[in-house]
Amino acid sequence: MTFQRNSRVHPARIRQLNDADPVRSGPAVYWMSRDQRAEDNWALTAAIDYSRSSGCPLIVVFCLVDGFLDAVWRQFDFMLTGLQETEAQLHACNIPFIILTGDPEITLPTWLKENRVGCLFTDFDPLRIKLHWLERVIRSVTIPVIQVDAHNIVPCWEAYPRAAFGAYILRRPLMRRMQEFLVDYPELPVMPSIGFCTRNPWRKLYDQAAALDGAPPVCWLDPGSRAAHEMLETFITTRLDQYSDRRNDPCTDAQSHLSPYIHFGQISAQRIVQTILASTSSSSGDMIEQVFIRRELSDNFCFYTPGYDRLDGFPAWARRTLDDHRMDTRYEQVAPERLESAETGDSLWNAAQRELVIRGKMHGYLRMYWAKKILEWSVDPETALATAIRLNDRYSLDGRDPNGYVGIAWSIGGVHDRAWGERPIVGKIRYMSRTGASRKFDIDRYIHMIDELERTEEKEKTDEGISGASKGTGTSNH
Ligand code: FO1
Repeated sequence: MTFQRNSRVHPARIRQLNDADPVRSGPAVYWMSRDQRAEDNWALTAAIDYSRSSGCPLIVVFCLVDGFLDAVWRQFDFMLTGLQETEAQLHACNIPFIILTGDPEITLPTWLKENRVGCLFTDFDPLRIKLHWLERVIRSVTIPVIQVDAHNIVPCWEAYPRAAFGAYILRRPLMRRMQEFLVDYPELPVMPSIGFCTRNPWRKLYDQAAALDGAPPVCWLDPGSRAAHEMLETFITTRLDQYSDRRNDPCTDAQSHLSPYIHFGQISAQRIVQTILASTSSSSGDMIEQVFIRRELSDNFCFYTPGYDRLDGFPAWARRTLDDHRMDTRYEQVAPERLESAETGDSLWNAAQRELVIRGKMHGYLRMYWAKKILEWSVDPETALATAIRLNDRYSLDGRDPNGYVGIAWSIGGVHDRAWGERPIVGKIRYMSRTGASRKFDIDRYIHMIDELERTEEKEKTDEGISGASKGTGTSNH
């Protein structure tokens, strides 16, 4: 296929999704969606190589949809800030960046036809909504649609031909082909100027995001690729060494804090892995397991499991055991709204939920405990799954991500796990208890930490309210 022959991108990373021939006259377009960055982006590299070899201009397009899977102000603000930085980087390379608002299956084909686009590149995302968009766009165009997996080190369709039952299955093919795909990224070139430069209506887009209900932007994490690389550098130099020992202790700041950046594609997982491999840290193996093996296992699960966010995505043994215990009495049943407002009888669980609402992030160990308790306290497994996904998507910066869906499916539905000793309500799904948590970390200290966080948050809101009243503006800090 011509797109592979003239490209510096590994041929197994590119696949044409239809059999149309390129129209030489029109511009080439990279429909950016999952990998929202200019640097270290194989989908952009493939589009650049095609543009240079065929002498046609290159334009990058992003389809902005409001109400994306329950996303609210918090996530859109983080994403838009990152996109604005990406726009500046693309402009520095003479590559126009155009934001189309509305449903991609309508706005994109129309725009492609109006601009006589000759070839469409896009990146890879296993989520149902993205597969739907892609399928509808392919149906509406007669130009080549080329997909590049710019998110995974080993392209998802290359790594394994079906859903892997566990990390132990996927680890071998991933590790075997890792070096083949860890190819250094080329520098971003400056393209020939094509005479027009786009200006996206950022003020309006931020205001539309701020008008969404729900959680406000977080203040502890700066969005965008530059901040992502700074966070990676800080993590490597100050936290990576203690990562293995301390990562299950929410009282210590041993996490990478990179998942929101990976989720929005503001940093490349390959870049993270290459940087960690170049460090001499004793914890690099554990971090590679998380950023490479576990993350690519999540894409594998969502890509090959249409019901990745439903009970029918759970393994048969898990569905059976949950059915066997469907009629068990739920002694501590908690309604979804009381879960959202952190009003359960478990102060540890409440603190984890409060951290999620305030920081848009929950510590990895607590996220498992949090989801497993929702299974115990919900009227049935379907409600538990829907509640955990809704709360995670609504408050987490990295919700609406294969990693998030798999984390919840592992906790509630035994995905990538095995059966354990049988208990009421949860059956053979692995059980996690507060006592178990107390053996991992100081629960009271964590709860106190969240109390402090809440007090600081309240104080900042009051101060902002006072200063906001004098300034007369309440919008996000752009
Ligand atoms: N991807 C898009 O192509 N367009 C959007 O408007 C969009 C909004 C959005 C909001 C919150 C969020 O967490 C993700 C969002 N994404 C959007 C998808 C994101 O870029 C990732 O591709 C997937 O969520 C991860 O698979």
